[in-house]
Amino acid sequence: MKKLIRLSGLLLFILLSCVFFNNSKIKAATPVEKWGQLKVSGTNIVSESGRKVQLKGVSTHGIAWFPQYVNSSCFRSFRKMGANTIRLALYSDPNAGFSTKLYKNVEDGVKYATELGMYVIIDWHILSDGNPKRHQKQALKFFTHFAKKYKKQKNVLYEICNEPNGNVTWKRDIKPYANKVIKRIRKYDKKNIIIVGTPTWSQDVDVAAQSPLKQKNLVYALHFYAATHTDSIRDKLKTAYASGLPVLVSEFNICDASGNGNIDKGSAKKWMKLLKQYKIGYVAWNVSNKNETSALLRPSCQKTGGFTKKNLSKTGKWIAGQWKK
Ligand code: IDC
Repeated sequence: MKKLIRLSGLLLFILLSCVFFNNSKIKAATPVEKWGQLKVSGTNIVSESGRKVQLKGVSTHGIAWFPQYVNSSCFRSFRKMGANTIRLALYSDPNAGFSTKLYKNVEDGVKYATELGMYVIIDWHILSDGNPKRHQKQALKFFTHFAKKYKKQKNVLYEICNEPNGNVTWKRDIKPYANKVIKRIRKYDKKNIIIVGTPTWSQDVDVAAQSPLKQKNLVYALHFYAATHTDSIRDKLKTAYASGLPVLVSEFNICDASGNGNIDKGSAKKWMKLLKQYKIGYVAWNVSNKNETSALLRPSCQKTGGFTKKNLSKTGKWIAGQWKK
């Protein structure tokens, strides 16, 4: 009888350990559980405990045009494939769909990413409006709203000007704009990282490196489209990195800069090698099924979530293939 009790005790123990082990396997830590509050240290984004973190993520298309992809199931499927970051792109030009009504879509996006334990970039997507000063008033309102709201959350990053372009210089336009917006964000949110765009569609990180902003906890944006931006832009990154500038590739694709041309895997591989070496994160443009090379979903994919690799375009497959490396 005693033997039987001992044996059943042992069996129960084995059973319970199996259940526990299985549960802990299913409930792998989310990116935010793993890394917590991010900060900038030297040239890198690091975790709460100071470990270098490489953000890997996807950007929405303009949320005015493709709001249907701002949903939990969509973000979850990219997390499953290995992404840890979502970027919510809100075009700042009214001609490109800007409306304060879209604040709600940004809030929804932040909520889903937060529930999934992912990092989330709130992107003020200047493009056709070229000079960030052009909609500075609206930008200040925008970032006041979100910095107040997310000052206590540790998974938010603010990207204050996607891609300054045209007749815009670092010192005359971007720096003064950044100073104002950063000051405003910091009035409320003291901790979350701010991403600052650089001249020439966020390519000139070497120019920013010659005269960085004084504030702390900033990273500078480098955007590349591998089929257009090759060695000369990689050299800009090398120069900036060597002079100690923290950089984040908050937008990239492996096709050309039009978003709808050739893919260049050779150039893309060189970029990935460099980013891995420097431990710099990268966020892919764009989550949509639009019939363009930069779209991560196949044009025939009608789903808005629950994606598997089969739903990804050629570009999407290649990029998702990088995340678990
Ligand atoms: C492109 C979109 C395209 C849209 C166009 C204009 O892919 O569908 O019609 O914008 O709004 C960027 C920009 C990004 C561009 C992308 C490709 O940040 O908004 O998206 N690109 O041109 N910088 C370099 C390339």
